Amino acid sequence: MKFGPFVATPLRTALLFLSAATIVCGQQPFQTLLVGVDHRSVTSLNGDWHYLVDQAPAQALYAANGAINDKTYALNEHPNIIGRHNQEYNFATAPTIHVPGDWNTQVPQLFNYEGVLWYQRDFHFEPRINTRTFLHVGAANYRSHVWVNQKRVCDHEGGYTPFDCEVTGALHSGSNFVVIAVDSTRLRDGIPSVGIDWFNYGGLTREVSLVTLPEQFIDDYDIHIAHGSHFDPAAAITGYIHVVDAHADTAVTIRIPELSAETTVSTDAEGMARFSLHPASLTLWSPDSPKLYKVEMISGEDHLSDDIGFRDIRVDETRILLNGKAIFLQGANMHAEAPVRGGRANSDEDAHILFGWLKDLHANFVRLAHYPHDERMLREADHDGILVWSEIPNWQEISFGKPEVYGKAQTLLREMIRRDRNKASVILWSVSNETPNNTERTKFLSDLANEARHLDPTRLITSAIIGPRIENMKAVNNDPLCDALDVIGQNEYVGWYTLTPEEADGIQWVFPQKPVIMSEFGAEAKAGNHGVVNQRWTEEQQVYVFEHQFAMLRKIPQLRGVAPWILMDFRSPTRNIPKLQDGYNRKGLVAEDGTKKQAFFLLRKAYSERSIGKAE
Ligand code: GCB
Repeated sequence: MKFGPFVATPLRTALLFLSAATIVCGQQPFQTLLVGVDHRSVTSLNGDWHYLVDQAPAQALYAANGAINDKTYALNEHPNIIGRHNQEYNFATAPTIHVPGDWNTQVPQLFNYEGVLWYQRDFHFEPRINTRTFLHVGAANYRSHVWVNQKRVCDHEGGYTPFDCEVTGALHSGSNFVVIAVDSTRLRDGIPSVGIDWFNYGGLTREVSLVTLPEQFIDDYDIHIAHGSHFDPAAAITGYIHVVDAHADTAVTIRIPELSAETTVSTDAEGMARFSLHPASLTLWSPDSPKLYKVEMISGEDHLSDDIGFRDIRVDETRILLNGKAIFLQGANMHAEAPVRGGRANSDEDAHILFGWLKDLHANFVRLAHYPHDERMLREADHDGILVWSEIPNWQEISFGKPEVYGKAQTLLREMIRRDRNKASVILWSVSNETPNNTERTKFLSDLANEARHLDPTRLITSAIIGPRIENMKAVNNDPLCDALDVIGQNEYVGWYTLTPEEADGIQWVFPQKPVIMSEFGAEAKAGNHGVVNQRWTEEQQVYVFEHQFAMLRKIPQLRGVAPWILMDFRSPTRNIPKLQDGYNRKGLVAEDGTKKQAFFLLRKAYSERSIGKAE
């Protein structure tokens, strides 16, 4: 069987037979197989799952040598009440937890738990001939090991990207069960590493489903307007559809009914069908007109449709051009933190509230920090016309010197790009945030940036660079990583961590000749805490810091975007000033309960007047 680009299938199959020790030590081969799962009809496995805690050193999951134990809770046996002693766990009588959801905000005793939680649920299944079935996990933080009817079907590392495990051979007619062990323990050689400024919510944080497909099925596609050397409004719609296990010359039809556009092409020996469509007239996607077209894909028994927008994004010297027109990005950063109810943001309602605030701000841009968010956020952005910066969690200190860590970063990058490359809203792939400037890291991230560009030459590559030391009121970004970027993201906290708010006015920024997005700036304020402008943690000071930031930002000629830190206050265990922080990073424009701070209204006015920066 052949999977879409980047999937080493023989490796993947062989992996199932490899020793458990290899599995626990090595990065898994790429496992995000199915693109557009949210547009397929699936059997949801959301709902109540039984759970058991496997406290450190997690003896049910890890053998003494670190290998994964397939013979403990994964077997889902029940204790003998009469007869010989067998084991001492029982999912059947264990409490339940809701999936999707982090465990921290569902079970008070697990609020600060970082470790292994075992999940189990029964489900009914009737196999259909000539089909294949996959277990799809939207995201599980951080490492996952999955068994169906006692058979290990996959392992995955990475807390914010989806994966699919083939379960065809493990299922039978009638009652089946799935066991998933999720380990949220942070790893020094993980991505992110151990020190993070956000809450490490654990568990099956996004949806879980079973996807049954014909034997030959579409696993991957890339549909966009042709990206030539210049923007051409009449460019073809082009790309590929990949069909798993297709013989050469298998027919694939792609159809956009609203444009009366249709073509049938053939797969090559690898299952790739490349196509071009030349619609007579096409409304391009933009924030002012976020037009999406229903695109249908058909190959044999498999039918899939997606809602796709078409637009062109590129840079021209220091300008960012959307559909050939210079654009200024005004938006905000966002963590995947659920408003009001708290915990990991993963529902339609979360997306509506968060994007509703962005619309209210007159924003046209969001930076989804610091990891890929739930797919429905990107759907919402596509629908609302909000341009997106999407990032993998290479946050600050990463083990850049280790080849296996580069392998992990590559996998996360591929998973992110593969899931979201058909979303018109995404214009920027970011490879990192605030990493130390040294040779090892520059090589690692430049290679990754080049890989991102190779995987997706239609988008812009960026990274958020840490604020430089400011000397004689000069801030010079001379980070060599910028050479590998199309757009420079610059983080800085003048007026909060560095200097005074007023000093921002006099700072002169020097950048390489590329477009710049001020990707983080701001100050903390506790909603409802009032005082004078030099009183920290007041709403007044937060506003004051932003006002002086605006004065500074307006003087940067190549500034093409701003994303204040951050839309909403978010949980961070490192923020421990009682009464002011209480475990929250308070740089939000909105408090976690939805209360808008004064800074929200300041930003809203500035954005509605488009007064912070210029498109050219
Ligand atoms: C940063 C980081 C971000 C933090 C923020 C802060 O520079 O990129 O993850 O949360 O500063 O509030 O300190």
